[in-house]
Amino acid sequence: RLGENRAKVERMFGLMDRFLKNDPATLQNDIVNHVEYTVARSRFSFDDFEAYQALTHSVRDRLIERWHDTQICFRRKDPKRLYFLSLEYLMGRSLSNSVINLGIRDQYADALSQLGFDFEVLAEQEGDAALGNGGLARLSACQMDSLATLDYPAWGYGLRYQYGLFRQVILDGYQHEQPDYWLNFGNPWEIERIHVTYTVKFYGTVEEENFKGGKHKVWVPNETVEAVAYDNLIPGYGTRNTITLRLWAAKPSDQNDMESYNTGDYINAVVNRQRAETISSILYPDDRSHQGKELRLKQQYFFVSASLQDIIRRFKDTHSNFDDFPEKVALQLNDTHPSLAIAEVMRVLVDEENLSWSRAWDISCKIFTFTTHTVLPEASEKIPVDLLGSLLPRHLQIIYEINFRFLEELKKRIGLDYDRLSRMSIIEEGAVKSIRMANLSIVCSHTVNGVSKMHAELLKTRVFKDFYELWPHKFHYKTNGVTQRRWVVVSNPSLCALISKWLGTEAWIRDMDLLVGLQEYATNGDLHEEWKMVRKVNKMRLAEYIEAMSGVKVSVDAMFDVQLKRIHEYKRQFLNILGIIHRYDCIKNMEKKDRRNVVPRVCIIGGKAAPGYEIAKKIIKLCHAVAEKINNDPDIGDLLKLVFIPDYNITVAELVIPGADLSQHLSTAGHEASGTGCMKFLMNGCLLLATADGSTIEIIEEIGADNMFLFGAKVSEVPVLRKKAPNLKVPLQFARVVRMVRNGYFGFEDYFESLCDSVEVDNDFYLLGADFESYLEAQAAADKAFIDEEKWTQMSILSTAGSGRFSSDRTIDDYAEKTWGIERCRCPA
Ligand code: 73E
Repeated sequence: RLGENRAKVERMFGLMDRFLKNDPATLQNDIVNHVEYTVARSRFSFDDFEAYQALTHSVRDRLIERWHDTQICFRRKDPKRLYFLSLEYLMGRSLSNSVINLGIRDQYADALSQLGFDFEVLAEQEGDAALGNGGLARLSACQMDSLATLDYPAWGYGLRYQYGLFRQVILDGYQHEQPDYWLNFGNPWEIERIHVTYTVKFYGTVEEENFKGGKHKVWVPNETVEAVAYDNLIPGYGTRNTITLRLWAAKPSDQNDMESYNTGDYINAVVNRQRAETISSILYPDDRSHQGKELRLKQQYFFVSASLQDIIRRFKDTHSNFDDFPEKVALQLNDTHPSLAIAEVMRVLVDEENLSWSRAWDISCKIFTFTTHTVLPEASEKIPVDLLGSLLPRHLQIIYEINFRFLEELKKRIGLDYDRLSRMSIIEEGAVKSIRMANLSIVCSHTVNGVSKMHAELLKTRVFKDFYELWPHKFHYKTNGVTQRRWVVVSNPSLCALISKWLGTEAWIRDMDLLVGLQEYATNGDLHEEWKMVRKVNKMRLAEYIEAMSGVKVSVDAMFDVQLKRIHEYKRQFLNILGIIHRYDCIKNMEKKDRRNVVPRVCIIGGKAAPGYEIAKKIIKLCHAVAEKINNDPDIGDLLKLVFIPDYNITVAELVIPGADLSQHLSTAGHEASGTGCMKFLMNGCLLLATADGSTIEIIEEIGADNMFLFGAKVSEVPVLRKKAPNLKVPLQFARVVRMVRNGYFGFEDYFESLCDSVEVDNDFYLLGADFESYLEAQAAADKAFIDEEKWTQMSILSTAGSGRFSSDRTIDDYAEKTWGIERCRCPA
C-alpha cells in the first residue's frame, strides 16, 4: 500500500507544476484563463468587473495552495487548537488585503497594467462584507488576521448571513435601511464545502431511557436543519500560514419532509424547506440591546451546534479519550452570543459520549474562555426560560443542573446570603424568568477577559463584582488592538512606505513595537515635509470623495475633524453637533475682521443607527439639518463645513481615516469598554480629541496627554456628577445651543423635541451639559495646535510612533500565552 501511495503522490506531483508562480507573465496567464474558463467571458473582451472576478480567482488559487499546506502542517503536528466562536465578523473587502499578505501586490499590479487594467480600479469593484455590527465584529476580523500572521493553529467559526448589516440610505436627512444582499454578485472568496454538513436539531422533548442499569436522557427533536460549511481563507502576512474562517449556512434537511411528501402535501413540504434557510438569513442590527427573539436564539444554537460537531469530529480523527480534549482544544466565546456552547458540550459529553457529569464538567471548565465587551449589567444577554425550554429542552435541563450544582457550591462558600445567591444565580427570577448568559459563561470559563484596563476594573468593582470576589484568579484583561496590515498597509500605502523608509525596514508590519523608532525623528524637518505631503494627498482623496457623495466642496487646508462610529447616546455624537452649532454661532456673531483668525474646519460625521433606536435616528437628522444651514450660509464659507458620510462601513473607514487630522471619541467616561476606532486613527497619525474612557486611558499612557486633547469627567467622577446633576447650573453656552435646536433654528422643532429633552438638566444621563465647557476648551486647544504646523506634525508623528501597543498582534500573543495556552505552528516555506 505504502509503495502504491508513494507512486500515486509522485505521479500527482509530476502532473502539477509544484507551486503556482507569481511572476507577472504567469499571473497574466492565470487571469486570462480565469476570464475564459471561470467567468466564461471571451479573453478578447471583458470589463472591469469580469477582470476583478478573474483576478480574485487567481488570488484564491494561491490562497488555497497555502491553506492546504497549512492544514497538512497542523494535522501532522497536532498542536492544541484555538476555536474562536463569534456571531459577527466585519471583514470588509478581501482583495488588497489578500495580495498584500501574500506579498504579491506589485506583481499583480504589473500583470494587470500590461493587460490594460489598473489594480486599484479593479479593487473598487469589490463589495464590503459586513457580517457584523461594529467594534466587536471588526475586532474578530482583526484578530483573525493576527492569528494567521503569528502562525497560531486557529479556526474562526461564524454564520454566513445572506443579508449583512443593512445599507444606510439618507433621504431628506433621515436614515432609511435597505437590505444588504451581499451575495448578489457571487462571492469568490468563499469555498462551499458541500460535504462538510452537519444536522442541527431543534424543539421536541426529552425522554428517559434505561442505560447501564441507570437512566439516561435522550433528546427527541422534531425539527432538523442542515448546516453547510463555507470556508473563507485568512492569509497571514510574512508567513505561508493561511487559516480558516468557517461560516455556516442553513439548508433544509430532507428528514423533515418525508411525512409531508407521504401525505401528498408537496407544496407545503417545499415551503417548509425554504423556511429552514431563514436561520442564517439575517444579521440582527442591534449592537447593544438583546431582545429575546426565537430566531436569534435559533441562530445562536445553529452556529454553536455545527461548530462543535466540526470541532469534535476533528478531535476524534486522532484521539479517542476525551480526557485529552483540554490539551487539544481551546474554545473562545466572543461575548455571550455563543455561550450555548457550554450547555451543548455538556450535552454531547454526557448524553452522547456517556461521560459522567463530573468528568464532563471538569473537561468543560478547562476548555472555555470568555471575553466580555459589555460595561452595563443591563445590557447583558438574557434568554427567557420558556423560549429556551421550547427550542432546546435538553439544554434548559442542563443549564438548571449547572446552576443547581453551582449554587450548592456557592452556599458552602458564602453561606445563605440570599441576595448574593440570587444575584449570582444563572437563572433570573422575575416577571420573565430568564437565563443570564454572562453568569453561565463566567461559571464555566477558566478565564474571563475584559477588553481594556479600565473595563477590567469596572468588571471587578461593578459588573461582575460578586464573581470577582468569589474567583479573583479568573478575571483578566487583554486590551484590544487592530491589525496594522489592514489599517495602515492596505488603507494608507503612502504612509506605510514613508514609515518603512524612515525606520529602514518593513519589519514593523509584523512587529509594531518598532514604530517607537519614529520618535527619534519627531522634529526632523525632512520627515515633517514628507509626512505633511502624505497627509495632504490623503486629504485630497477624501475631499474628492466628500464632493462626489454630498456635493459639498471642502478645502484641504481646513482641519478635517472626524467622528465615525455607530450612533449611540453614550458615544455623544449629539455633543459633537452641539459643539459645531456653538462654533457656527460664534462665527456668525463675530466681527468680519475677526473671522480671519478662525481655524477652518471640515466636520465629518458618519455612522449607522440601529433601525429601532429613535433618538439615534434623530441625531442623524439633526446632523443633516445643521449641515444644511451651515453649508449654505454665505457668511461662513470655508470656515466651517459639516458633512455626514452615509453608509459607514469598513471600506469607507479605509478611505476616511487616513485623511483625518483630528478624530473625536466622546463617550461618557465608563461607557466604552474599549473602543478600537481611536487606535486606527492613532496609527495613521491623526490626533485624538477624547474623554479618558476605555482604551483611550492606555493611549494616554503611551503617547502622553500633551499629544492629544482630553476633556470631560473621569470614570470615577461620573457617578458623583450624576447625583449632583439635577442641582448643577447648566453652562450658558450649552443652554443656548440646545435652545437653538429646540426653537427651530434648524427647523423640525417638533421632531427634535425629545432629543433636546434627553439633555435637560434633570435628564442628562450622559452628562453632555456637565462636559460641555471642558469639551469646548479641548476644541480650542486643538485649533491652537493646528495653526502651528510643525507642532501639529510632531504630535502626529508621535501618535503613530506610540501606537505600537495597539496592534492586535500584541493582544493575540497575550491571549495565546495567558488565556488559551496555544503555541505557534508555522508551516514550512
Ligand atoms: O467598546 C466596544 C469595544 O471596543 C464595545 O462597545 C463593543 O466591542 C468592542 C470590541 O471589544 C461591543 N459590541 C457589543 N458589545 N460591546 C455588541 C453587543 C451585542 C451585539 C453586537 C455587539
